[in-house]
Amino acid sequence: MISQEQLQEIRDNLEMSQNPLFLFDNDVDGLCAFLILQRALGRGKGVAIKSFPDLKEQYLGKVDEFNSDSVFVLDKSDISPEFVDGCVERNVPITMVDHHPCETSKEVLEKISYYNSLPSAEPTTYIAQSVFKKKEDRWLAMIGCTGDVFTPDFAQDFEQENPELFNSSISAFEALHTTEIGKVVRMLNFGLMDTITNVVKLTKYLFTAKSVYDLLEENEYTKQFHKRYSELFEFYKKQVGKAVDGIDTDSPIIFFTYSGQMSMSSEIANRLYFLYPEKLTVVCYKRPDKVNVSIRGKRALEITKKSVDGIEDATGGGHVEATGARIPIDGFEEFKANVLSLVNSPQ
Ligand SMILES: [Mn+2]
Repeated sequence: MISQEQLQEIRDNLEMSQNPLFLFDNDVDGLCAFLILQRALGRGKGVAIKSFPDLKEQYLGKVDEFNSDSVFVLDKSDISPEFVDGCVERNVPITMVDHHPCETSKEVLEKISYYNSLPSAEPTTYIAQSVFKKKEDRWLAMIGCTGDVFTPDFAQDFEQENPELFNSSISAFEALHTTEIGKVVRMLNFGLMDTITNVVKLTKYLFTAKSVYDLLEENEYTKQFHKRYSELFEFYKKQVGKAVDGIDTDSPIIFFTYSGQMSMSSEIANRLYFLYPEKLTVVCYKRPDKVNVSIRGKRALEITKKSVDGIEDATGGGHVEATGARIPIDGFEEFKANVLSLVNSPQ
């Protein structure tokens, strides 16, 4: 949990900046945290971070391009020393807001303002909403929090005003899979998997949107967004169907591998974990050189850490029950063997 004092510090850092650059994790929590801060402040530029596992030096190019006077890093656990040193040289302060276990070194942390909601780990969107507490942005906060499987304290109020959009009496995980807010989470996650031009158009539209209905409704601004969603939703349904067909009911694990059009392991894994909560779900998107993996289950973090250990250039981490990993193709068979042996061994 972030203290009132820390929230005030984040707010001060934002208000001192005339032209902030928001670098956010490329998912719904990161996106909504950015939108909430940008809307409340009324200024700033936003760019989704595509580098993995850390925020890399290449993003200094954005600081220069936008002539930013401060940087806010949202929902990302690791930031490279080269990026931080580049900002120090430019006299651009960095504020980092996150809820993952910190992967950034101590020397780097001393050069930036760092805030983390651990151990309670409320999503970055929730922290962002707590900074300005604007009621008109609550719908965005509902989307970002649900995207990270968290029910915020204002969910009941939101439901009272929008009973058709949310249900606060079920778990956040069920809400992600059964409510309209959950559907919008998927729509936005798929919307982020589009060309940079289309993502920029979408975030510009979201800067002025008034409610969930501005996204659900098809109009000239949301046309491309809806088109992208239905294309990717077809692919997603197909992969989930294949995974379900291949399930061994007696096995404690679903190990599903796919390739093609688009990497959406996180979305597929979320669905399978919802359908089979007792199993460990491992979803792997195979590229020629590496594999993107999403893992869900009660022992997800433990098994992820142990499985990547010792495999050269393999990385992985995240939350207790939801993680991601990247494995070089040469290490994939070893990774798979590690996962299978761990899932069958007691903790
Ligand atoms: Mn997050």
